[in-house]
Amino acid sequence: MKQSSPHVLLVNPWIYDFAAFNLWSRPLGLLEIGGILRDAGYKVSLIDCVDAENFSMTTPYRPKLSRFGTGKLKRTPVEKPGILAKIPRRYCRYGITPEDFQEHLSSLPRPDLILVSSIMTYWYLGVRESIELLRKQFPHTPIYLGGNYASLIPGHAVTACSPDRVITGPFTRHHLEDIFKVIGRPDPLPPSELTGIPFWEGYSIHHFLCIRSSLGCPFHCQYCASNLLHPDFVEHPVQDVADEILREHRLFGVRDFAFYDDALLMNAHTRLVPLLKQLLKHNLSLRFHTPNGIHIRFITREIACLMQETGFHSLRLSLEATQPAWQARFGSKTTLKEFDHALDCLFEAGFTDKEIKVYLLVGLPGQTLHEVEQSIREVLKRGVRPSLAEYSPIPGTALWEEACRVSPYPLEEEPLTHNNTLLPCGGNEITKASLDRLKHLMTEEVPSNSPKNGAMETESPS
Ligand code: B12
Ligand code: SF4
Repeated sequence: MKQSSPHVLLVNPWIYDFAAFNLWSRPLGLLEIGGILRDAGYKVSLIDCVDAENFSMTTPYRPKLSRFGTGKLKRTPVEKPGILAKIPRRYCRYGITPEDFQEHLSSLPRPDLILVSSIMTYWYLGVRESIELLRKQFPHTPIYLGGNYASLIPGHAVTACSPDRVITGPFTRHHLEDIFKVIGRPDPLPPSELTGIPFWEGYSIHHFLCIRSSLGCPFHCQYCASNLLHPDFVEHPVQDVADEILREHRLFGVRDFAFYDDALLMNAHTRLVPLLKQLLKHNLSLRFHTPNGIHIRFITREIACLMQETGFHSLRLSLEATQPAWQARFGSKTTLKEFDHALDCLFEAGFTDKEIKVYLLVGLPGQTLHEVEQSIREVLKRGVRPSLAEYSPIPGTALWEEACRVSPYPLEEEPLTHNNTLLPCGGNEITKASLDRLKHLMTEEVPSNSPKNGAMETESPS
């Protein structure tokens, strides 16, 4: 008799933070791995601890949603870890309860392998807790940990979370071969509608899906970890990305797609432009969002018009700062002149100020309050809205050593202190109080028809 396929459990751990919002957030990398394993013939299960709507077992959670599918995460206030005790804000666990998690685990057949993902370095408490509970329930199943936190500080991940293995970097053919060796190689599934797409069937309710057309980024901004996480810039074939979007729309009935690319507009003429032209042929009412910020320099009239026609709604522009010295440290990827040109193209194409937000970075080592204020005014002057993204220091980046030097927090020892809410490198200049004043300035001076920015603490130029 044929043995049943080995079973792999995917786990996206809880977020522990002062603020978190579902801004089209999904553990896309983990779901991509789930898709590869499903196609290889494994039985795959998913527990996304962050998603209480899909994974609560006890009290149902129905978030109030924006019309584009974003919404509040279920949160439970918890005691702050000692190092954060003096921060005058509530600290919460975002997602299902540990009891829900436990119940899921009890209802599952014993997995042959557990893959745990990780995103922000300062979210490791959720990783640790989920691994502890997984270990208790399935003491004989190997637990592998991967993702951004694991890749950026693997030594910390080994010590703090004690998985059986920490795997750094993107998931490759080599990792799949390794899984074949550890838990056996099933017969691959015959091709189906799902072949080649992430493990989206792990969720029963979908309000949006995430997509990426490339991995990595050719720029080298001093604060960013993109090059560490994905050393090569890899562009996916246009036809594959178009098929993925069309299939996912058909299978899951979803209209809203968030691009997770770090460099969506890079080589647009051979990537995004043909992709959008392909999608237009199908005459579907899709909507696209760029929570991750797009490169201002690459916005042309043609691209702006195509984006407008295909249904881009939430555009986030990565300006970051208006001072040339700072821009140079951000890879010289844009200037104010290019920003003006991009806005002209977008407005001419029919975008409104409601659909555009401009990311500005706040709290960089050595940045002054005056510089931030100047950047905010430059953005407001142009009739669009800034969105302040507080700097989170990331180990291994070019700015890391300077960050460690200026920060009063033990960044090297304690990743919880990388949390952007702490403004860990803001010094006496950029503090919560001075930032609140700036936010006030923004609400006072924005055009009255602009939306209120409720997501200032959660959006990001990543
Ligand atoms: C999309 C994105 C966002 C989205 C959604 C985030 C989410 N998913 O919840 C938004 C826009 C909301 C966001 C916000 C922020 N972000 Co962000 N974001 C990203 C981005 C681009 C992708 C993250 C992601 O989910 N990737 C999933 C997919 C795409 O890949 P992956 O997880 O890397 O998976 C691969 C591998 O890691 C591996 N893998 C993954 N899991 C596993 C498991 C196992 C077992 C194995 C073997 C392998 C494996 O295989 C996968 C496939 O190859 C990254 C940069 C990047 N290129 O990764 C930054 C990044 C994670 N963000 C970052 C930052 C700084 C922020 C903000 C703090 C910015 C700000 N100041 O506002 C906020 C915080 C928001 C909050 N409090 O919630 C930093 C991390 C900082 C840190 N200290 O860890 C990053 C690294 C970007 C950077 N600047 O360098 N972000
Ligand atoms: S900040 Fe943006 S442009 Fe700069 S390296 Fe990171 S992903 Fe690329």
